[in-house]
Amino acid sequence: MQLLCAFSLVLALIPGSQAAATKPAAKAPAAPAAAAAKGGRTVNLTGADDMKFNMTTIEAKPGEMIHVVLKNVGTVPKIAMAHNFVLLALTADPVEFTKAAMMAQPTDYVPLDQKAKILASTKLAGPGEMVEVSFKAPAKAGSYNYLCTFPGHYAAGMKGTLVVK
Ligand SMILES: [Cu+2]
Repeated sequence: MQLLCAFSLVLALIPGSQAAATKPAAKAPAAPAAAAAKGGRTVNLTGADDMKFNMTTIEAKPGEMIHVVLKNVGTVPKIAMAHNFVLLALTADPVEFTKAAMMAQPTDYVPLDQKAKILASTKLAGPGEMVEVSFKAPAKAGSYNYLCTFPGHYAAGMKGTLVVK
């Protein structure tokens, strides 16, 4: 009797499990397409309330497509603590750049008048938020600075280098 009950329970569960299986399957084709559209190798960065990136070096081949995903894993409210990822041109001085960035609050601290110095940038991520950007690594080998331009974060050490080689 117990066996029979178990059997009918399994039968009862089958339509449900099939339906459940259909949903992720329907989503599956969209995911690779989206990834392809964004392009490139995904680099998962995190920024936390200690004002540091989890990675201070990213290696890339010249011209490689890179997809940076930055997650703010902190808890401090966005107004006081948010993070972005800004990759600078080889010739850009990061200290000078952060001075200009400080004045660019309306554009997530990305100074649009400095566009020539910016190779890639994301929006600001508040706690629990994720931001992303895809870009082509420079063709020229070298160490390219990336940083968070939220005021004070670069000085606190929220920076790293994209090493193209
Ligand atoms: Cu930051």
